[in-house]
Amino acid sequence: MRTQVAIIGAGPAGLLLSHLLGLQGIGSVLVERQSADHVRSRIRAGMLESGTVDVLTRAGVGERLAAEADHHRGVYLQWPGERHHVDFVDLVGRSVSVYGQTEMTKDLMAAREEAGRPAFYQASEVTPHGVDTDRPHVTFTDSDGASQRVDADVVVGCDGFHGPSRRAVPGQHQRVWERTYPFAWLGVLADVAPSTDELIYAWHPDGFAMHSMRSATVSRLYLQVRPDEDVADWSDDRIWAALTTRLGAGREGWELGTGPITDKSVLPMRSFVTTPMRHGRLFLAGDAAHIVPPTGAKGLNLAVADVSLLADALTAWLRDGREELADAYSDTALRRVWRCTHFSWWMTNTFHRHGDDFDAQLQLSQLRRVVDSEAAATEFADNYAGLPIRFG
Ligand code: FAS
Ligand code: PHB
Repeated sequence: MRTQVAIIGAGPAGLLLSHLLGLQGIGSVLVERQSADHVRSRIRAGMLESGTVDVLTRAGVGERLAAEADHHRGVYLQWPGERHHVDFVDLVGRSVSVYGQTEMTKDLMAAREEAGRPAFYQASEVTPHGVDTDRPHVTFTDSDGASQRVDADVVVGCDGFHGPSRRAVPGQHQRVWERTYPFAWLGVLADVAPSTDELIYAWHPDGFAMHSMRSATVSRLYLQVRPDEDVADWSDDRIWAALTTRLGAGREGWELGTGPITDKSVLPMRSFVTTPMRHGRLFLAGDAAHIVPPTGAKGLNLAVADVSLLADALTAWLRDGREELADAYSDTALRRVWRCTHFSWWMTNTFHRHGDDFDAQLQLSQLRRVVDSEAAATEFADNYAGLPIRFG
């Protein structure tokens, strides 16, 4: 078959890119390794920047988000004995929204089905070819075991950290930066009403903890564990005890509500950037090009920013014959990727217990600076609430 844009991966990046291109009359085909139900059921990110909400709303897939998302003015930063609210709306005039990536994926999948845009789920042996030529194509085996080939004008890798697209860029043209952290997150989903109105980021001598949420009856919480932690070693009681200690230390008399844990998993922590994000007629977007530790709530938002830029660039090129935005895509996207990579690294290093007590004093001094100085709080709020998709 033939299309204008062959997209590998139907996570948030691939689904949103396909939708944005469709709105501009650009045809695409999605090729996804997992089943639609598997993609729909993933539990991952939860915090949307205001820019992300704007992109989804303008694209006509923000109706349920507007009705169901939890709009937050800011977050709480805390350490033993102190909990401080940082108000993004007062500081930078922007809020953030808690709306599970799972829900956003469902909205995008429903929009694709309604528009009838082709997608192949449960595809295997997915391979990009000819990305150095002007006739790239993707081959794969479909869910019925039949060999398929999609000829396209361009191929976009939205296949996440483990996908094949990044490896289609010849080594001599690619540079990779990677940092792994000496800790991981244990993430839990629990059927219990959140014990806070807005997110709590907690520094604690035992390790980092965070209280997020998914709805008025579902809480999403995280706690710092060892990088090689086995989730089987963490009973529900042990999880609630650690969260109660770490989150409860911030405010005298505050209590953490507990309830049935419905999902628990250990999430690795890494920073990863590959450049360039374009090679010939192959473009990379989202986790296929970069990974940030989730402390700064940037992973999903970066994927949205990449495909928002890329949809404009491919529309200008494939529909209007102007290639300059496509030529500039990698540099433009990476400007924002590195800013978010730094912010996520800073949040991760500031909140997680590692190093010695001297390091701990430096971390606490940094946190006190953010809550005591309007200039420092404004810089924090500007980064967390989300920078413009095109900035600088
Ligand atoms: P994704 O990884 O979501 O999607 C890639 C898609 O490509 C997948 O559907 C995959 O099945 C498919 N694919 C892979 N190989 C393929 C192949 N060979 N052929 C075809 N398809 C293939 N971010 C936050 O901000 N906060 C969080 O709390 C958070 N938690 C996370 C927890 C986990 C376990 C993970 C892995 C990530 C988490 N993230 C979090 C980051 C996450 O939200 C990503 O930033 C977001 O999913 C990026 O979307 P995509 O770029 O579409 O990549
Ligand atoms: C979430 O709600 O899943 C979430 C929120 C903020 C983060 C990471 C995850 O930094």
